[in-house]
Amino acid sequence: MKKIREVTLKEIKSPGGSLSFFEKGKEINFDIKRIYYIYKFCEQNRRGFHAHKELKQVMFCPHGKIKVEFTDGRMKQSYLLDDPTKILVIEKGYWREFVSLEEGSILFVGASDVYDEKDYIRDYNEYLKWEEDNNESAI
Ligand code: T46
Repeated sequence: MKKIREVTLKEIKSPGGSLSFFEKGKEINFDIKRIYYIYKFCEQNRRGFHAHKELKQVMFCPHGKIKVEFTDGRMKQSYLLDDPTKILVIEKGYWREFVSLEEGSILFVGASDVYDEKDYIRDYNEYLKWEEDNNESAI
């Protein structure tokens, strides 16, 4: 999908550990106004089941293994976050579901705006209608 990008970050290794980073104007094209993370994630328990009308996000898994699936109602795309150097940069408008494939996995999200429940579409049929009307995430 054109508007979801998987980027592999550089890993700066040293005897004390590794460091990776991303920046606005390089890997991401928006300011991060909110950070949230999902942890104590029950294995095989699916979450998500929503789309965002405006929110852009950057997602990564600093620990563990998480599968993230997106659709625009026509195409499906699935990504495996299994390394801290892999990030997903996600534009608005995609329905998503995600699942932890390993105990102790963490999903870390940087979002372009503060929390607003009005930005969510949590009903799939409503999403399909919204997507048809907006056609924002055209593949
Ligand atoms: C997303 C995926 C990857 C807040 O009050 N503030 C917040 O910033 C967030 C993110 C959530 N909440 C409340 C709303 C719900 O009552 O926390 C509860 C659980 O949220 P939700 O059911 O949306 O959780 P997920 O894991 O399905 O989705 C979350 C994000 O909401 C969403 O933006 O893309 O993680």
